Amino acid sequence: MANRRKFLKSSIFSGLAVTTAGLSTMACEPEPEKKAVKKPIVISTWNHGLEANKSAWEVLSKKGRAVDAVEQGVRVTEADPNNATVGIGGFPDRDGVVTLDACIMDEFENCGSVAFLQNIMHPISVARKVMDDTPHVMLVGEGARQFAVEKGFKEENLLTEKSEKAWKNWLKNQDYKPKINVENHDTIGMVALDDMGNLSGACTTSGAAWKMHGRVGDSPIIGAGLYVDNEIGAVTATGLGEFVIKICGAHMIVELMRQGLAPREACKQAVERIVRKYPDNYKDLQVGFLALSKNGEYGAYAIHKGFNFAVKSGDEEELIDAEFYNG
Ligand code: SD4
Repeated sequence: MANRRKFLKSSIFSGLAVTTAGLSTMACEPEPEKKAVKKPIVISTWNHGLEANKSAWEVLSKKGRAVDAVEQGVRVTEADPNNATVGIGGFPDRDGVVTLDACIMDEFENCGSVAFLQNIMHPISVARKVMDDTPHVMLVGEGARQFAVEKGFKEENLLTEKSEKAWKNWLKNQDYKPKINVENHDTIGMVALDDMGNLSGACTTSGAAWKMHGRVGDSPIIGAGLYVDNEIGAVTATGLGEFVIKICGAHMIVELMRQGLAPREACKQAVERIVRKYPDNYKDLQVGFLALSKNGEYGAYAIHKGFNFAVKSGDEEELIDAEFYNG
């Protein structure tokens, strides 16, 4: 009934502007029902996303910008010393050095990123400063640290007693095999749609535990760990970054959504691309994607069981288990 009423209304209005021939064509092809936009809404990776979303919601519920919401949201996880792969307390590389990667993207598709950053607890806010205050997209290592200090960020030791102990334990065997959902399960990627209908995203991590010194993953790479196109959607990734980079994961998913795929379906196709291209690897690695569309629809997909994500909107606050391929 609702469909029919909408169809009649649109025919009458459009009919005023078209020829008789045009009107008769339209009368056979009712316009598809447009879904209401669900906003504001914020979604983020893993169970720590619940707390991070709460902080993002403080901005979104006051009609703030999505870019401010995602920055504020992921800072909660960066400041949590119990989280083993983001900010302080993140597991170090094989030399015992904590190195951080992060990026942020706003509704104008401006972006900022830092990689291999040391001794600064909030890489996401340094990435924001790169975006807002420099002509560049990405700063790395010592240059990124110097920039952060110039901008007033405090330097501190990010290796906690707990993460140092874990590293010393790892040194006994020095075995590098990123385990599915065990070592690599804490990066936070967050995407949000604000009250104005604008999309933004943020992603921050200390990367794969016991990585080679100097290794950078997907999380600070625009188009891999994060991508936002304010006409289409926002996507973030988690898991073993090398395989996200290899398929330009987040960008691919936004482009699939541009072609009309729903967020979950687009994430699924990206996962299937990894599986198809890397048949010898995918069984031992986890990758999960999370996508939000311009109308507030969201979806996720992972290679293996165990990836979950947190959702917060006006009527929803929950943790959802993503569907997975597994093979
Ligand atoms: C990386 N993608 O550095 C990150 C790690 C991660 O959940 O996402 N862990 O490869």
